[in-house]
Amino acid sequence: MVAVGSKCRVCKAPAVIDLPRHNAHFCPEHFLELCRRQVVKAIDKFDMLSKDDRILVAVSGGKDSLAVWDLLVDLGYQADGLYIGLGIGDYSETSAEYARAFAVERGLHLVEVKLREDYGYDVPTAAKATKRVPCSACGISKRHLFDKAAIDGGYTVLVTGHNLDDEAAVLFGNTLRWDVEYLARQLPVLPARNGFPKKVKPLIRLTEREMAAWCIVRGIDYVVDECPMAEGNKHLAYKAALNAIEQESPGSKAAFYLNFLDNMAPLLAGRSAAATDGLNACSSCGSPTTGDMCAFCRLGEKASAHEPVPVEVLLGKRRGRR
Ligand code: Q46
Ligand code: ZN
Ligand code: ZN
Repeated sequence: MVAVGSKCRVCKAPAVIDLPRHNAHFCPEHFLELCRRQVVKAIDKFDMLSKDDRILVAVSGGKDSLAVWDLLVDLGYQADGLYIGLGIGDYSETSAEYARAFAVERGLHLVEVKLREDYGYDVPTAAKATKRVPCSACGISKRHLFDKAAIDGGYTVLVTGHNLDDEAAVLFGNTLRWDVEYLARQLPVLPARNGFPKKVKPLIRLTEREMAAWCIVRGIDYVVDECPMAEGNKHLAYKAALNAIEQESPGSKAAFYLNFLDNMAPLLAGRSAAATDGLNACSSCGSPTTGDMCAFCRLGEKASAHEPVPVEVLLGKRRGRR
């Protein structure tokens, strides 16, 4: 991670990580301090959280969500975790174990929702039953269950572990299409409104690599494998493109996203306001929706009526189609 003999910018002790975009190396202690500072800066600038908030952190068992949970608790916030069992074969089993172990070791509370047990379907089956790409079926389920768990549990804010790489990749995709509606909504804070909880992303100033380093230095075990259904996800290609640019020109990724927030997002304010106005209550679950029944209930209806599809079968079919 760092050249032999490199010294920490702050204390001159041996460095463990180099951060080209900061043009500096850091020892473990000062690296952690930098991460905390970046999170505090994001929280303060966008008025994300207060110490009175009851926070629910959506955790997947991966590095980003466990790191953000750890960071918030470390900074003195009251935060519980939420794990959603998506039923993606061994990947889901393993990631649940990491999320549970993290909570148990630190005496934190983890709320668990299991798609198959609680709603009668899983993501591979939903993908097959609705002919959606898995990430689309997964996204509809996760978004709904995050909102529901936050509202039902009386939490004031829902936190997700989206980092700078994630947000820059989404911005890249939205910009390639000049999708103004999505660009207008791509904010690190969405206020509570019309039955949706407030949602915030405190890791927007930190990269994937930095979050992996945070976990290593803090002794956090996380699921390293990617979700097997991520294959073909366009965001991976956008991330690779941005990483190639970052390699040539350190700091470009942060400038691309953070300057968008400073300079472009204010110009787009108002373009997305209509999106959550005039919503109805879903005829099945009561959640806010534009139609009669929400996307989650429509998906659940089809998926729960379908015979279970194991992830290997779905992946085999998708690969075979290419
Ligand atoms: S879990 Fe779900 Fe991700 Fe897997 S199916 Fe796609 S969206 S890749 S964060
Ligand atoms: Zn140091
Ligand atoms: Zn519904």
